[in-house]
Amino acid sequence: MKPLRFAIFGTGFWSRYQLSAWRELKGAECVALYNRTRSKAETLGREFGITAIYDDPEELLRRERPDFVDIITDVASHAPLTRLAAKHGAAVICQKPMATSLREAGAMVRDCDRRGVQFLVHENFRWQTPIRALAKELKRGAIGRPFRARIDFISGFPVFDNQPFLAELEQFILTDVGSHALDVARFLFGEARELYCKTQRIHQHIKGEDVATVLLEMHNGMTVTVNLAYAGNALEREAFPETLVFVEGDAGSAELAPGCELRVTTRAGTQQTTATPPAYPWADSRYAVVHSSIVPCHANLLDALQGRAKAETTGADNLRTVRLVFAAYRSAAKSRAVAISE
Ligand code: 89V
Repeated sequence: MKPLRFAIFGTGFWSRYQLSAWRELKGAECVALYNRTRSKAETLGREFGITAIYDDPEELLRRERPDFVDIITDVASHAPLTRLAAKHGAAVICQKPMATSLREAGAMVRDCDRRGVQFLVHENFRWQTPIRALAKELKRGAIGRPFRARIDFISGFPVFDNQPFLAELEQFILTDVGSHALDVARFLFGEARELYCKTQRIHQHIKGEDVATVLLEMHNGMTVTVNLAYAGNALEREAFPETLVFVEGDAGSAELAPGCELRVTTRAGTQQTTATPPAYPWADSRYAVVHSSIVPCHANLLDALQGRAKAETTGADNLRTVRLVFAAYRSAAKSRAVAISE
């Protein structure tokens, strides 16, 4: 099968890692880069030997006619760039968070549907080695029927140093890491019926919330708490960027602990394994668990683009995660639980 030709829209901090991860796979070749500030795209192009550089996305689409675009820009530009690519018949992979509102996200899914182009979301946390290892244990019934879980992304990492634009977001941690953690909740435990959320802002110089606590009631009866914090404080167990999970089941418990440690406890005792992510030379070691997950995430999206399998994170699927994110803001604003409607 001929490799698919694709373009990257947005050449900021994450694009280098996504491009490197694409190169781990056969089947897709990056043929062009677009960035609002052309010089940034030129720098990345030089590094990866890509010479077709644009500061006008429509010109890129007209001239290069890529099979798909991988959109890695700021969230506000996801919707217009998705619509533009779809208009030109290119399939779309859009970075999480999909859009700035649920309504906009829904419109993106419908627009791509109407134009008959595939719309996929780059949501990589569910592809992390430790999360997959935990899912496998839960699926094989290692701890019986899960009834409660805690998903923690609590970090003092100076996240605003690498991604300063995050400080400007009116809605920060729920859209940024919350999109990931709530997607992990769905991946592990299914859909939610209702949620309750509280938010806080600890950093004074940022616009949005940097702490959020979400309590979910799942359709299967489970209670799931998602604890998010980028409060910049010192933590004894700083695990950035690992997601820590604790699951209670009627026959045991399972824990994802710092260092990608998976501990499964039954009456027979505790079995401990380390779910070490694969090491890639291009990955930043501080982000290893996240950067390595980009490869299986891309592989799944590529399978869908080449018609071999259904993607896990289609636009329609990710819309359910987006629904949880914005339900959390609604709940926090109203200070009461809100139902998750279809
Ligand atoms: O993927 C992301 O959203 C990054 C993180 C550091 C959490 O991986 O911000």
